[in-house]
Amino acid sequence: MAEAAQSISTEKVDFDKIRKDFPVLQQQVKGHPLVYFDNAASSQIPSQVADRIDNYHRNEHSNVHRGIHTLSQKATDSYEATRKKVRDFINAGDKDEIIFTTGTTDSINLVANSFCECYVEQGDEILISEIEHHANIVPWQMAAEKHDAKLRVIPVNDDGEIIWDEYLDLLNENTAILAIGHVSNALGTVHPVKKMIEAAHQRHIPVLIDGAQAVPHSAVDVQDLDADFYAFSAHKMCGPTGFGILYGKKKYLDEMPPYRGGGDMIDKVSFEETTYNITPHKFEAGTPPIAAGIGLGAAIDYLSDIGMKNIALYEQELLEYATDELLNIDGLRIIGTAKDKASVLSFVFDDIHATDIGTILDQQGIAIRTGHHCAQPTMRRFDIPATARASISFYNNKKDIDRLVAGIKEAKTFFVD
Ligand code: C6P
Repeated sequence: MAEAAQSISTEKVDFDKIRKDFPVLQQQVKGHPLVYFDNAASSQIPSQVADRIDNYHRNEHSNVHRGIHTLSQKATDSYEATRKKVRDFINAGDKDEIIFTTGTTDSINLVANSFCECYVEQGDEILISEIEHHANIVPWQMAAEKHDAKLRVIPVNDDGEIIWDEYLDLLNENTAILAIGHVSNALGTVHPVKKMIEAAHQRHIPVLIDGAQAVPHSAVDVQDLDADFYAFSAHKMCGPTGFGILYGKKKYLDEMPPYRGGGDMIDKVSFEETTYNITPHKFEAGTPPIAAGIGLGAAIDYLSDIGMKNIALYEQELLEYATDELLNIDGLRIIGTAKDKASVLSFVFDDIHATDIGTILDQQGIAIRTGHHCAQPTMRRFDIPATARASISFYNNKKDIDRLVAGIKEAKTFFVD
């Protein structure tokens, strides 16, 4: 991520002007201008994306694929255009390596079911890290149970970074797949995924990357990473909910069985035998969320116009500013201090519960998230029940951070001083 930020300048991008694209940010909450720092849960949608979805609903709505009439062909063209936009956005080799899903969770479940069906045997090992989101833990646990395989866990150090030697020690001839987050949603750690993939591939181990928190904040190139699978969600990257992507190398996708049965995923159906459609359609059963797919296409256009490298650089600036400011607050401890971090700030106080901080901030119109962030093992690793988490996006600014800091100080005064 830091790498993406190096060679580019934010000077040519007017982030104050960009903020005006987000009508939701212009509102008052509890009598204060809204400050939105819950971007890791779901980012906001710019007018350009909302308008595109609205236009589809008003003027283009029809079911996709196999429609002979004009409206259906138009809807199909708009929907399928997103596949090419995603291919270009993450630099996949072929648009047929882009599978439409309902989100990161669905993408990982697809691989945990379908990949494991043909590549995991009794006694095999599935490797994940200690700081995964539940979406990159539970599907593998379920698969391990089904195939009598073992789940192995790479530990992290006190900064929330992979312990490299332990990682290498865990790779062995029984490792069937490594499934690792690109960026931790709870700590902000950017895992060295390129290096990790290289080490796994030297031992012929395929790798799935959970990119839910990376794609919205950096330029991701799946071919450069050499990822075998890469999963992410539209709603964390200025797109709508209910839509996501699984990138997969064709050599695996062609071998993997379908995940769900129904319309669209078939070639021929009879009561005696059914044959399946080709990749990627064999994984896309039923009528898809068409408007959401078209919305993701618009979100990609929007982000590409700003430039992911510009976004990465600007967010790093805000992260550094926010980190320094938060560390000036007496008693505040940041959880997640990796050298390479994305724009997530998780913090705790010994004497104030995270929920109480979130409640006081909400009274001031400041939205953060509190709790375990669907990463209970991460909380256990750091021996805490929960954190308060402010996650930054490119439409935030230093004034937002100043409001956050003032709000936290007020919470502290209320509960402690
Ligand atoms: N994290 C957060 O507040 P879905 O729900 O399928 O779009 O994404 C799941 C998911 C998977 N991996 C990572 C790293 C994630 O951060 C998330 C979603 C949200 O952090 C909701 S818990």
